[in-house]
Amino acid sequence: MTTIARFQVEYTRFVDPQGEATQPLPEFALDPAALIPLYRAMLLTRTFDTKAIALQRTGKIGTFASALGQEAIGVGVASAMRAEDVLVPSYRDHAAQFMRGVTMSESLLYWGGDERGSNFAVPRDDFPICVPIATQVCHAAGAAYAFKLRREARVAVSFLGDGATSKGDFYEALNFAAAWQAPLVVVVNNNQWAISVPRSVQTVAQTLAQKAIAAGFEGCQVDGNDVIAVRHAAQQAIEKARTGGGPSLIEAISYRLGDHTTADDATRYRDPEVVQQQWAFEPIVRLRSYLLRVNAWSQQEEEQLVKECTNAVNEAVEAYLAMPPPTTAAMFDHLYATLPAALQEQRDTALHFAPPQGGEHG
Ligand SMILES: Cc1ncc(C[n+]2csc(CCOP(=O)(O)OP(=O)(O)O)c2C)c(N)n1
Ligand SMILES: [Mg+2]
Repeated sequence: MTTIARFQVEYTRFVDPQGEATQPLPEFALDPAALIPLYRAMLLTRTFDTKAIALQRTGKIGTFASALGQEAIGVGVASAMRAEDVLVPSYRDHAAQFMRGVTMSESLLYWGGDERGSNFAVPRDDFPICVPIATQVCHAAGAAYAFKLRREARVAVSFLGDGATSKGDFYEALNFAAAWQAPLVVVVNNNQWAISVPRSVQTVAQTLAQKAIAAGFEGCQVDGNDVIAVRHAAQQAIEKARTGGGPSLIEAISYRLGDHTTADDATRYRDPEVVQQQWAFEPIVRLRSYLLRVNAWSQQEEEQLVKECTNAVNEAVEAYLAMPPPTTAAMFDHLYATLPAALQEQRDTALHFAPPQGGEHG
């Protein structure tokens, strides 16, 4: 018997949970000041998450999917993208979306059930949130292939969850991107849970990164709670894709510290004590500990930043609440170029019973 192929999956971490560097940092991280915007972006996302959950509880938005504990993944990846690249998100990727220029009030509009929230003023070519699991990876592979055909030096970056790597769409997208050497970067947010199904039950694959190897390209693992490791891996993968090296996959290992969404109660299926232990690894405290260690951060700066984030979130909430509600017809507007007869009838009925415009959110 002869071994004809052998594969490796590498794991990278630069900063440990105590905030100590475990190896020389990559170039972008050598100046601690360059890490402050990443810290700010993570804190802003967490502030937003807390507020969004409160808004759901008071009926001001619908179901919401928090990114609690996974902020480093979106922030690290998006910070390695260029404006002309395209983000193809799942529903837990507002950390990345905010870095791309999506506003918090647009995000609230989306979660409030208003399609105008997907009509981003800034990253015009970024895709809207995708709720069907893994289908967005196919869209991203298609976008990446289009960039290649048009000879544009752009990269499509798609996020998905650990559970989503069990879907056929995911495997098809990977194979397609590899066969065409399309500039696609796939980021798996391995938060250990697919609603109530733990990673260990979801798939018996030793890593999720190795699923890329089956398609013929590189997959790596990073500590998804170490924003430096995430950004470093993303930078390498994005650069490779941009220069014709084809797709890559990054499995970012993190933990879902919150409920799956506001429609979930995770205490019904997981031990709160285990969740509590996971708080020791979360990304914000880790970067803060590092910054404090290298004297690049102070208590005053922390307090100032907390205030700044709170104000920014409050302003976004006010802007969202002040938006006039969408028209009743709007819910029929974006699915079809020509509305099928059955929906036309529903639209007529909806308009017949519609309240006068000018109501409130929620
Ligand atoms: C095609 C499809 N099937 C099922 C669902 C219901 N669903 C919503 S979230 C979810 C679990 C996804 O888990 P994971 O991919 O790990 O992402 P996470 O929510 O943990 O970020 C499922 C099955 C869906 N949205 N789309
Ligand atoms: Mg998951």
